[in-house]
Amino acid sequence: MDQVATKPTANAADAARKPGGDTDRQAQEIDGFQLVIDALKLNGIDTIFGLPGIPITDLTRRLQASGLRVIAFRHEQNAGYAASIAGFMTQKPGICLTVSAPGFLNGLTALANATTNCFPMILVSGSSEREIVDLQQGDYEEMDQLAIARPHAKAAFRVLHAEDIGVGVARAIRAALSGRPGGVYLDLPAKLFPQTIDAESGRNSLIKVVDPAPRQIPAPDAVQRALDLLKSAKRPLIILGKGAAYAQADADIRALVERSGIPYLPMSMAKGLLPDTHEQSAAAARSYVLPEADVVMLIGARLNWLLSQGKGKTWGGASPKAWGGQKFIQVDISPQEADSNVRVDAPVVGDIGSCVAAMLSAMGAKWPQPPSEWVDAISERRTKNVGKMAETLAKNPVPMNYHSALNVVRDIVKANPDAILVNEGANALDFTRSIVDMYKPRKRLDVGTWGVMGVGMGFSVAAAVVSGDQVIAIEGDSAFGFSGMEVETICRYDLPVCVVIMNNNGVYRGDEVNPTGGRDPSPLVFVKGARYEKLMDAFGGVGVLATTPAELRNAMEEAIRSRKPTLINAVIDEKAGTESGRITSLNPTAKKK
Ligand code: FYN
Ligand code: ADP
Ligand code: MG
Repeated sequence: MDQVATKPTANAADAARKPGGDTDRQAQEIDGFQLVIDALKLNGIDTIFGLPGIPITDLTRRLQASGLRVIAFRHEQNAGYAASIAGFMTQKPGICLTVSAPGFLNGLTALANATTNCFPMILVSGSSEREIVDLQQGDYEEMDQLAIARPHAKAAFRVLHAEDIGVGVARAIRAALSGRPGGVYLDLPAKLFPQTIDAESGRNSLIKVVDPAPRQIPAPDAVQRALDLLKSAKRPLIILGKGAAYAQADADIRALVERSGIPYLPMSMAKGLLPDTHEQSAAAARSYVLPEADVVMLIGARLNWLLSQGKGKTWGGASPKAWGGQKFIQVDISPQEADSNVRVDAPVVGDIGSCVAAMLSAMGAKWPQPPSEWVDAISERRTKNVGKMAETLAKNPVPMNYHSALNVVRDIVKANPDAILVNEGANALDFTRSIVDMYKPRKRLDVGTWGVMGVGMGFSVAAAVVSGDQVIAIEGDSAFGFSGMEVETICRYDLPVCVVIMNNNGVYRGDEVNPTGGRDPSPLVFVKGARYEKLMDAFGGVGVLATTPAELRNAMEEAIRSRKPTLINAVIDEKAGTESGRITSLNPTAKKK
């Protein structure tokens, strides 16, 4: 048993409060601050993303003093996004530490995003005095944070007594990591931190979580059912999602795809799980394979909006909600995921590592390869699309456009396959996804399930801190604005982050005008010719204005060579871009007169 629960004694608490009191006794006591720190350390947490202030300033300070890496941000939302992506990259819960009420709410967006994306994260927020908050008597930063967090988190806990800190931290870690990972809220009221208890019983109250993400072995009959269905397919397809990337079962996933010979489609954050240049990749034939496939095996991907809910025209259905006739196999850790949109004929419930290993062993060494008509038809489409893309990329228009700029990024990523690519925007996102090939797992971090804008600098900071690798952030000029102030954070910690802003002066594009002819600009455009690179200059990083692919290439190469914080303002045609990128259909518009 790892835990011994004790109540604080009144004497101990008194002695701790008394100035010049019994120093021996004080030495034998431990306070809430230290217990929180020790509980985190005991569980292998080594990095905290946050923003200090009342009531967690001293906690932040002491975390650093006790050897944890504390990365302090300029806005809690960015610290939250950083924590969440650190969780995705490491399979350890990313910790975001904030102040109460407004700081908590700023972090909450990131917590909700983590839950939606199945990223393990713990938002730890200080909170105001319970008695006053609950009677709504008007405390400093009064808010019932626990209640507000609950619907946005996988779990939410509050710790009131120092001797419960060990349990609180352990429960938060288990909730974040076990089963389907997600966001967890941990509420730590201001009064908890200075509470003292006997040091030895305090230490005994801490819990080192054993096996926080237990393997979940799939049932053998479920595995067999899935393989039988896969074997019966004439036009099978595998879809890899970010759950597959998270699972860190890279070699087995690759072996499964290669041994089966089945074409696969990577979801955006699964790009690079196998190199995008792999001959079985059907990414460049997406709109062909989805409606044509007869059996589809989803591995860590949900049939949500990104896959048109598994039905409708994308899947060859006769009308927007009609089933296209595909049979689905779904490999997922959540037993509730199957049938969420269309019938899943073969759910395989378990962790992806165990599921894929079980499939490989049940497949045996010899597995019938998919019909060559199917494989050849895909390869023909792919060759055609890749060829068309190559033609577009070879053009060198003046001014530069998305394609000519991203052609440079494509080369740089190819030459630096360990670099982590962070990507957000609308057109800046969609074009980068299809133009820039990824070569290694978990190297592409983007807007995820919500299509959220604002993750850019938070993700970049965390990616650099966690991996030590070069980070390249490809940002729409609008997307960058949500977290732009964190370039100061990038400079402060001297991180190898190269931000490239695809600057077309606006949201989607930059040429819209105010239809009334009034002085205000259109709500979709920004200051023309904005000099974003000066923002980086202001904090001691390298700022570069690039108006040609050659200038962009030089600046990116130099950024990677020097590993200096760099921001490249890549000026592109303000007429480049379409409204909402490739998801225009989701954006209702008024009928044109
Ligand atoms: C892909 N394609 C390629 C290649 N890779 N062509 C040539 N070479 C390569 N390497 C082709 C692919 O076959 C598609 O063409 C097209 O490029 C786009 O591919 P993609 O991106 O895979 O497909 P699509 O249809 O855009 O994917 C749907 C989606 C995706 C919903 C999964 O759009 C997505 O992840 N969107 C996220 C959007 C978002 O969150 N935006 C932020 C909000 S912006 P065809 O086969 O001809 O179709 C707020 O406004
Ligand atoms: P994408 O957006 O790439 O399609 P999603 O986030 O929609 O991916 O889906 C990820 C899925 O992966 C979720 O349904 C989640 O339950 C599942 N998942 C996450 N981690 C694991 C794991 N280790 N093992 C099995 N399934 C997992
Ligand atoms: Mg723009």
